Amino acid sequence: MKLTVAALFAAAALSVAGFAAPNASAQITGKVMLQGEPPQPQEVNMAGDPKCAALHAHPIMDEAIVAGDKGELANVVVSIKPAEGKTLKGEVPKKPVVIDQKGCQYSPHVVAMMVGQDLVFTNSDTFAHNVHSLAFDNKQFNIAQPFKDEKGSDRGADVKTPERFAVKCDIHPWMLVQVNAFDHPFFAVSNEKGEFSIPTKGLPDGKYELEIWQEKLLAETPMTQEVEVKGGKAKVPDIKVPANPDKDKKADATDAKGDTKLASAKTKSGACCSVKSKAQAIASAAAQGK
Ligand SMILES: [Cu+2]
Repeated sequence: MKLTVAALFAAAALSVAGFAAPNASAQITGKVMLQGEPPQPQEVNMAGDPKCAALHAHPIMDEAIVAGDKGELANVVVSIKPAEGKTLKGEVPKKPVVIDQKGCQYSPHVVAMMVGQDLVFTNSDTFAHNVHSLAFDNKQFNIAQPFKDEKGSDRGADVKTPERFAVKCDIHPWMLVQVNAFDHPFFAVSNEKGEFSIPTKGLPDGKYELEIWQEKLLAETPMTQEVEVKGGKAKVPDIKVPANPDKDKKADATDAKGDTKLASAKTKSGACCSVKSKAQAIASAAAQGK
């Protein structure tokens, strides 16, 4: 039998596709968009510590809502919500979650981790910060980092229970980072383009509910959206987060496609596995200096 050039190309294409297919790279991908005008961000007042203010030539804006020109929403935590009474099994990510303290700000401002995953705090500033977790369900940690610390301090072992909690600096009250800890590895935080990519290694195919959390707009009532995972992959239609959720909640919590709902619109009781959402209460308590 003579192989034609076309057949050879087809065979080559198949083998390349074969290499590209492994489930290790499979993901649930999507984009989070803000719907409506967000509130004007407030300027962070660093006057309380001239060392901090001196590190910034331009005003620093509050990061509670970070949206692009077209509404691309960053810092949104998208995770698989285990079905009631079920748990999801998955490996603890080997890569640590690193939070830097730089210019008297935490970077990044929102992180997601699996319980037991390394959570490292570094200090890029040459002066003191204090890393104080405001967890309820986990043991709180409170460590001082008086000097520049590139290696960092690991607090991952302290996070043993799924929980959303804030970490603040006791020296600089505006410094706040949101930590979202899950008991599975199927989560992601949206980037500045609003994009997220949830790894699916170890996740059986099937229908799931995604939980969508944003620290200000969806703190108490995360949104949910259904997703079907096939071959370890899924492309989620754009997730639309209302800029004014209270107003939208009063009307109807369903979007044009009818598949995005505010979780509060569902009256599920005794949900077993949803991560608690206390960050807003904690953040406001921290802002009041409690
Ligand atoms: Cu500080």
